[in-house]
Amino acid sequence: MPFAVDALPYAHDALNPTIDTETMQLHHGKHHAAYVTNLNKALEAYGDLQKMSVMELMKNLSQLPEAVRGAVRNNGGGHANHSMFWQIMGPAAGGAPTGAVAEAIARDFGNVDAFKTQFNDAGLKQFGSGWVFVTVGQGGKLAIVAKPNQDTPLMDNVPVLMGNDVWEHAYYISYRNRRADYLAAWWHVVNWAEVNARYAKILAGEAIV
Ligand code: MN3
Repeated sequence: MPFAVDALPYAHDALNPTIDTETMQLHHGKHHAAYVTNLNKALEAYGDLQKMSVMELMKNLSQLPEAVRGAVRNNGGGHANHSMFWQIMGPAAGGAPTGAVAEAIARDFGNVDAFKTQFNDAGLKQFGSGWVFVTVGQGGKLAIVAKPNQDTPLMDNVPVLMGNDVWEHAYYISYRNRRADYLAAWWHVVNWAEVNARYAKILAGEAIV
């Protein structure tokens, strides 16, 4: 089994009340785990692909055998997206962005409110299941992009700084159908220190999911 779900970097109840304990248990322990199980299953007969990182798999999707391409897109994407998601959240987090990320937000969006509004709008308008991401382009320029299902900017070889999951499984227990309320509240658990650490790695050319 080449791929595995990393342990959460905090307790399942650490993001209360923004994200409730049951949602975290199901989301990390069942949904993310299922993507990893299905990715491993899809690659069972492909020893060479098992040696690749999930990052390399997503970047090279179009080169993969057609028989596994769809399964890797869905489940490799699910693994990459959720691995990023758990890392960029945390307890005692939220507040205003800090460091180089705060400066980049001011430069590329004008101010934090405009950035959050654009991000939340993109997440709200994503029809059905998907994600809203902040990507890093040339010169460290930040951009907001929404993707359906478990698609990721990594498929286009574009680094992901951060992102929010807008599948119903991410919010339905606490927020029911109110995706906008979830998107607005989610900023309370964003770990800006970790987002800054990711930004530094991306600017240094390091490959991260
Ligand atoms: Mn999810």
